[in-house]
Amino acid sequence: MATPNGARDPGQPAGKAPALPRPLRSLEVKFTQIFINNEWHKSESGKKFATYNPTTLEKICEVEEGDKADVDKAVAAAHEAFQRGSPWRRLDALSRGYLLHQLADLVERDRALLATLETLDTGKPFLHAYFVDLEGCIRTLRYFAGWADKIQGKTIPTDDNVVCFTRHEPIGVCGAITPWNFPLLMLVWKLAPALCCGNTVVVKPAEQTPLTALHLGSLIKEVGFPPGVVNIVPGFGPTVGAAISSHPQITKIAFTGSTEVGKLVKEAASRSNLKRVTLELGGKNPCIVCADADLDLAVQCAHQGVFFNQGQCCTAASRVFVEEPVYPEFVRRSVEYAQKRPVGDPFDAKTEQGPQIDQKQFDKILQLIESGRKEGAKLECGGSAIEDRGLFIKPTVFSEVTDSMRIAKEEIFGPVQPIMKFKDLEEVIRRANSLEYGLTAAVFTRSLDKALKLAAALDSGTVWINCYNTIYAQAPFGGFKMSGNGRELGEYALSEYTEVKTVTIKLDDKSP
Ligand code: NAD
Ligand code: NW8
Repeated sequence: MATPNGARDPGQPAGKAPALPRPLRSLEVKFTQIFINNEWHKSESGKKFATYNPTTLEKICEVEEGDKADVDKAVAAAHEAFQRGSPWRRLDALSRGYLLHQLADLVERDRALLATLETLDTGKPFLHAYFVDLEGCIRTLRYFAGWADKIQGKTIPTDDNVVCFTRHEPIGVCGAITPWNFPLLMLVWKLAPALCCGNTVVVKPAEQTPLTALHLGSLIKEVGFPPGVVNIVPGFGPTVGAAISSHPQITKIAFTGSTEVGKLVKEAASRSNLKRVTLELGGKNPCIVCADADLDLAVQCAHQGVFFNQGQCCTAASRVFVEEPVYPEFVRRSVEYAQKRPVGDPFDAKTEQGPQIDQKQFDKILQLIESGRKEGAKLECGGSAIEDRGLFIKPTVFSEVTDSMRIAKEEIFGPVQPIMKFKDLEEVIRRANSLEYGLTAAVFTRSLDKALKLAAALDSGTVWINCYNTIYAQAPFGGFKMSGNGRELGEYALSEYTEVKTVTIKLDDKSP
């Protein structure tokens, strides 16, 4: 197994580079229908929608377009599968974990296929899909597989003749609404903890990128999850997404996407049945580079931090604060990196950056670049589309950026690096914390004191010190403030997918 965080695979002899994985050529997309009760269905409306390859702008295929009626069918199936006495409810915890391990086995078997599908649908480099997205999926599945038979309540001392204990029970039918930037990974972050706790699930993949979720549906069936445990309804936000968020029989919803839609989801959840909500929303994540930092490391991490995944990451390092003495050198080296970043065909092994996801995002990014120019930031490199190549944007670096500029306040979700200057620690803490976002922050310094001081002072769900995007299945991930509610991954995720029941037993007073 390859490792995303730099560790060497113990199964791989040292010093010998393994052959690179290859995409599948002439891939035929097999799964394009609505997945309910382990069966493939046409949409009730008879409608379909197209999914496009952002690299070529060609249609990949059509997918059945779900709507409220299809969501109702999927929820009915998930509800039925959750009934007391159903095969899923009767399954013992170890077997539930084993099913998740077997699902991970099939994801490993189909790893190249899934990475190929992800690259076709998103435009991300195939090797990134293979080594980041798929690696993350497999690790997340195996991590939660291990938890399945370790979810336990407590015995609580109360009174002499009373036994009081808690049971951690599944919540019921869980909704999952996912974005287009990490289509399969963001789904697995929701699916794995939901299933490990014994819930059933209704999924809506992003309309731009439904294909890997549907392939996962086929693997769910192949593994032998009981019918109705996982149901997948491709379609659009205002129809399928709204039907899920407002459904009276869904008891929990997990959403990753924009802050605007996150608000709609929480509102619909409140108005319908007060279903529980976890939200992973955007970020405008500060990356603080102190003058005492390892500058090579800081430049490289800040570069990958903002440009990774075409800049389309909720974790993007989209506000780089650099201490005054090293500012010019940092900018110089960052520009060098950006100019060397290989942009092109995502199936080419040398490519680090593919196209943006669609025209809407592409236009929004170019507008924000324009605003940066107009508001007086210094454009160091890039700043435009790559001519005659559809949705590709040149890696762009702005220096002399100030906090009031739009590029310093708004999520860009594109390959644009705004670099600011700071003079002292208190100042940079205040500026870093000044926005309503709080997803991640990064700090580059050799001083343990500064690192720990900043780790405590920064208002964000994650603080990376001398590293970036270092995500582990066993560590919780989520946002402070308007970057979200709740946590995914880690033990903390389990509490999002379980209800706690208190059982209190009064014993017979008369017995000795
Ligand atoms: P979005 O929030 O609209 O989409 C995310 C998911 O929500 C998709 O599945 C979408 O179909 C669904 N959705 C849309 N409207 C809905 C509704 N009314 N009810 C329920 N679900 C609904 O995101 P987008 O339009 O694809 O991107 C817009 C911006 O969001 C981006 O520019 C970026 O800033 C941000 N974004 C953030 C993330 C993230 O990882 N946090 C991911 C994608 C986009
Ligand atoms: C789940 C995910 C990971 C993992 C490794 C390396 C680079 C970037 C990301 C990443 C389990 C184990 C490892 C990354 C993934 C998602 C987002 C941003 C960065 N994840 N990784 Cl939103």
